[in-house]
Amino acid sequence: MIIKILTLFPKMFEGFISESIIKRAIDKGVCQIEVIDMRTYSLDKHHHVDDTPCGGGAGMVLACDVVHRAILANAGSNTYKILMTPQGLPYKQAKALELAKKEEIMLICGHYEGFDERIRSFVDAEISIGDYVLTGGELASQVVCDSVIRLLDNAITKESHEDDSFSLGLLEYPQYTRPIEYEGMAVPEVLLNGNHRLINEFRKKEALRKTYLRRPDLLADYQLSKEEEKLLKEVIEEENKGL
Ligand code: 6GU
Repeated sequence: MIIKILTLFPKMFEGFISESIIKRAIDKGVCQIEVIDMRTYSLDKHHHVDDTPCGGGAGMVLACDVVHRAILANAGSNTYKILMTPQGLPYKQAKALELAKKEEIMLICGHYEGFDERIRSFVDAEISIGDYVLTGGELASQVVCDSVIRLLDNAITKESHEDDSFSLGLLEYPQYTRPIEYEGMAVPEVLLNGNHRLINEFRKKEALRKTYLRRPDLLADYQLSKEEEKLLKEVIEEENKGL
């Protein structure tokens, strides 16, 4: 996959592409990340990329001609172009899975107070990573990149993301490693016996418990199997008893 990032602050991506799983994915040829400085597409002598808002008001607005030239010079007919903005659709794992199937995506990062509204007509999608305001789309684009790259073949083992919270619709079950006892807290007995039927049941039940307690909104959208229905009933009874 090719990921092109349009930004006014290319140095913000240096750390991101040079560490851990992202670096390894690039080195292995799983993906290619191209960070493109939008400022080079300003025709202005001083390389201005923004201007004051028409109609007045505070702050600066990213100009449409600069962004449009940068898009035209770097996107092909197959490039899925995404504007990173707090006004976009809330980003979810389902969108990450959709993007991971594409050959080439482009993430366009704004900065300052906003984009000229007409920029919206040049893109295929708008994404927000949550209900809070960042100073620019750079960190948000890294969130999207990271979540997509780890889904690509050979980035990590398939099993590592097939168990993910959200991709299965439930939060992940609790995990433990040695020591078996730490500061008076013991690893649940069932995980130490090697009975895989009981271990799987424990994990399913605790995933349901965590989701029930923390994210009932996810549970409302989840199709429970007969076994899960029974386990959730037990969870609800236990929680109501304060167990
Ligand atoms: Cl994509 N951009 C900015 N500036 N703020 C955000 C965002 C994006 N998503 C959430 N907040």
